[in-house]
Amino acid sequence: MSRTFPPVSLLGAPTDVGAGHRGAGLGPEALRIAGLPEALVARGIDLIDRGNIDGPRNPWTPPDDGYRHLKEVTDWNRMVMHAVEAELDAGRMPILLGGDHCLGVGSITAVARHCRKTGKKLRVLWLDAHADFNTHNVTPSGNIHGMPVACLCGLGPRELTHLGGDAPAMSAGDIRQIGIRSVDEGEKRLVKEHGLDVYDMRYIDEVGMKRAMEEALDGVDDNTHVHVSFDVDFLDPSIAPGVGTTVPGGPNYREAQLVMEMIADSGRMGSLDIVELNPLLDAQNATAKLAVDLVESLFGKSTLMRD
Ligand code: Z70
Ligand code: MN
Ligand code: MN
Ligand code: MN
Repeated sequence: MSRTFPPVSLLGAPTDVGAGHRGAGLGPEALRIAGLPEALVARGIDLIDRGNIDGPRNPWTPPDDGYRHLKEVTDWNRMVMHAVEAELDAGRMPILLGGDHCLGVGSITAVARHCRKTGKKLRVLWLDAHADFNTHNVTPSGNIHGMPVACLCGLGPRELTHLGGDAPAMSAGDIRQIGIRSVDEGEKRLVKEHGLDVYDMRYIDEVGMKRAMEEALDGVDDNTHVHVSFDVDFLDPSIAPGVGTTVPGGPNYREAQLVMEMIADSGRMGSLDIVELNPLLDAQNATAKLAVDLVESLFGKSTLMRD
């Protein structure tokens, strides 16, 4: 498919302040070493690697009032928000290289602000084993990477729910979650209460990935900005061992490729996060290489010319 993409900027956010395991902070370099920049350039994309954002170190302290490292998480997210927004304002597509998934708060807050400024509709595709919809009252861990979707929808500490100004970044109706198979007990109640649109693995098994993705993309039109938040633990651990929290029963290689190809075919992806890659738990950077392979599909690489 011959499609032209806007210029792309890589933004590294090397931190694991929101995670329960150390190592996700090494993700940006692992993705670069796996050849992400070269792969995008080979797709004909005008690419700038902005290097890494420099934020606070991980203090590795226990939760306080149900939050671990809230101050550091907020500092990182504020920097991520400004960096992502600067790229969008310059007409470039940001790819955030995490880093753990707490960074989705800053990234998507910036995207939501951009959508408000430009009159676009926002559609977030959250590819993940987890719903990331915990709050400090129900979290089993205090790890804020289990909370970003809740924060973006206005449930959470004010410094994160109002990172972008006077209102939460989005509402539950703006997001579709795909690949979900690990939701904590209290989190389940919240997901139901707020009516999140969840394409969990059971649903995908029953109707197939093609139909699940058609439904997740339903309503995306020429005026929609699609943000893809790709938590690498979305993938089945047999193909993607290099993540902090492996959950069995995820999408296989072919299903994951189809997801990326169908998003590419929508032609509306405007921003992307690649998060939770943990090179310390990987096997010779294989998970990073798989992520690069899938990102190539997101940018329209396919086996045959399909137009
Ligand atoms: C669990 C929690 C989690 C990863 C999100 C896990 C959260 N629901 N883990 N992404 N890798 O602690 O909130
Ligand atoms: Mn996640
Ligand atoms: Mn996850
Ligand atoms: Mn846009």
